[in-house]
Amino acid sequence: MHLHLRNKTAEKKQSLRENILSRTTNILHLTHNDLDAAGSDAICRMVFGGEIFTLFSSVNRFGWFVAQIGSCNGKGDTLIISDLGYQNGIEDQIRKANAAGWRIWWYDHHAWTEEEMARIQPFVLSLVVDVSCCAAAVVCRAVAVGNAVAVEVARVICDYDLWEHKDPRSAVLGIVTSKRQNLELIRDKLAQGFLIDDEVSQIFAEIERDKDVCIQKSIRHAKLFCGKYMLAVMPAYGYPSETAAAARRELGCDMELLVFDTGKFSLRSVAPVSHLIARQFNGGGHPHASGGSFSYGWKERWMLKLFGRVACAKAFAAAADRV
Ligand SMILES: [Mn+2]
Repeated sequence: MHLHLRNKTAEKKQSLRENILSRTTNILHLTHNDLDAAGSDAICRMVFGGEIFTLFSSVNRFGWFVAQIGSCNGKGDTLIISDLGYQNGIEDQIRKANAAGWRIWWYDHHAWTEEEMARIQPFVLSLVVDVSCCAAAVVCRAVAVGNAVAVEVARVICDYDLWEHKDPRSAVLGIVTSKRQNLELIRDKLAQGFLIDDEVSQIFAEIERDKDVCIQKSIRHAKLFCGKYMLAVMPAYGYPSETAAAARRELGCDMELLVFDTGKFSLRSVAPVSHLIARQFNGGGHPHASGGSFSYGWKERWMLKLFGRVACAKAFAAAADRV
């Protein structure tokens, strides 16, 4: 099993390096894997053309991706990084990539300290960080000044990213790109200036339908614990925030525990105690929304998968009573 996984990672690494080495473009774009990233990439494509080489990365994989790129000869080609923030030690990878001949431009909207910026600056041609807007807007201002379509794309993405929700299109795009398999599709549409069309509306409607089914399935399996709080314990089938909100409306609870079959859980609470309880179960977070995990074995996993039964619920309810 482990060997198999290792082989898979090794294969992935090999094919990524091969793809970088055999690139037919001199622009590589390394970005995050959400709507903001799709928008940043769409704007790059409006300006540099559709042939640029894009890599969508999770926050966790970022360092690995930069290391892979840095192990290939850059030959003076451009590496654009967007919508990914500073991470401890990333300057080592950036330095190596720069030494390997990559000319690096970095556009971001996460919070950086002066010190972090100073660690990166020696190895990049440009580092632009602006926390007041989405990454797509930072990219737009840097590479697509005066491009009206790019400005519109960036504006709609800011609406989503900054939780303003003044434009109904932004939530649709946000929800559709929350599924990884739709990222390239939305990116391509944005690059052509189509924000929402029939195909996107249809994908959105499908996701909404699936979400409702999952929420109702969770609520059907809810167990209520009436102690200090009115706690609803439910198996989770995705969409933890939305399920908690629906349970609060339909069951009248004030604390919702959503547990996945891996033992990982999301916790929502009206009282500002969520993080305090999660801390007792390998987790933490915010006062009203947190997460953690129970150590489930195969038996607990299968009880949840097959019957929607959540193990550790009693111990959790007891812990909630004590905070
Ligand atoms: Mn972003």
